[in-house]
Amino acid sequence: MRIAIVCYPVTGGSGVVATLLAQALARRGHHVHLISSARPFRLDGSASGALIHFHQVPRENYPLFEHPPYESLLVGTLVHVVRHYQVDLVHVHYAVPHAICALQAGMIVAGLWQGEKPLPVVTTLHGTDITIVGRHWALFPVVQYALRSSSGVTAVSRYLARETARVFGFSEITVIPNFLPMWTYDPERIGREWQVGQLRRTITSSRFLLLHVSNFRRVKRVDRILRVFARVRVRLSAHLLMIGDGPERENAERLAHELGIAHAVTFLGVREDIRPYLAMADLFVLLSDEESFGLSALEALAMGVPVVGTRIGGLPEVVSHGKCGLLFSPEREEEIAEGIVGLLQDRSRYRAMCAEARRWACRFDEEKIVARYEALYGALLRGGEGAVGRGVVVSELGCG
Ligand code: GMT
Repeated sequence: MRIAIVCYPVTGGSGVVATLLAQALARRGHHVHLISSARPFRLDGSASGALIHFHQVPRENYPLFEHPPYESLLVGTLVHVVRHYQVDLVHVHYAVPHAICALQAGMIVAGLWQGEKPLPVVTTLHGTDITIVGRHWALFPVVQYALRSSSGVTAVSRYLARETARVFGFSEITVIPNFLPMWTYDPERIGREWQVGQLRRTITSSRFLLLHVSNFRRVKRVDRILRVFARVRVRLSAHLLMIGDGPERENAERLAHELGIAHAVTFLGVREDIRPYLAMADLFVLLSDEESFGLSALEALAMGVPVVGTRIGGLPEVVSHGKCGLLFSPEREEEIAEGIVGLLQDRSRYRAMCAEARRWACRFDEEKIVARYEALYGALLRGGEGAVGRGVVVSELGCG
């Protein structure tokens, strides 16, 4: 198949998933065109990256415009790629504005070049496109129309499919969870290659290392992580490594000082590859208010690192409470801290969780999940009735 994939390039789960999907499809022999406003940060660094044809949405900032017309330029890029490379299908990641742009591109191709075959559009919902951004009154009807007009809509968790049905009254959704190429998450190999022991010593000599990775948006609640960690620090020799950057970073650094834990917290900024840091971590911490999936939590599990998280959104679909991590109500900060201390001190329970983490993550292996996207594309291209699930398709997470 010839597939065009559209995504955001920035550090964020939707761009990572789109890039992983592009690489997996290319390895399976498909012709993949990846379209984004900049090179997605995980596109390179693997042989399969070289198999992908990357197209950058041009920037045009004529002085008349207050905002560069990203949407129109993306539509035009899509029209060009679809026509020039005879693309069979467009798959967009994150509904806003990518879904409506792909639909417009399809309309333009059909309108300007009569006789062209219709362009199927698959829209994958990732999270805040439904739970926050898409609910803005001015975006709501646009997203609703795009959902109804896409040839196929997928969501990364059952939770997100249910939210879409509840808020947008749209339930023809296929749940396809996020995935990872599990063979690239090999703690021992990465530990050796990166000399992780040495790297860890440059960060801390504390007994335990807790890790958080995110784009530091408000929804990630890095303030909660710091308050919980302050409680943990009173009882354990521990260090907190914060990877990523975003709007809340400055506040977080200030809060670390106010809580008197600044010496025990390292803010490392963005890292393209978080696997070496996972290889040295004892626990991964994700205490968000909202998380439709939590890709970083899955990366932690894949590296055999248990996750302490909040029981919100789709996170319980990714982290099995008591088996490969612990989930808590977001407001129970003391309970979360106690849970962390208890787990780290109970070495046999902790080791069992580490082993289970990796086993559990195998349910989300690329091999199992990417086939489901291929099946969806195939069904849409054949145009069969019932190609896309009717009603919320809550098939067993597809990873068991
Ligand atoms: O929706 C967002 O906030 C953006 C998106 C991203 O690009 O990081 O994150 C969402 O998609 C990820 C990949 O599917 C999920 O792992 C994240 O849980 C989800 N974020 C939220 O729901 C807050």
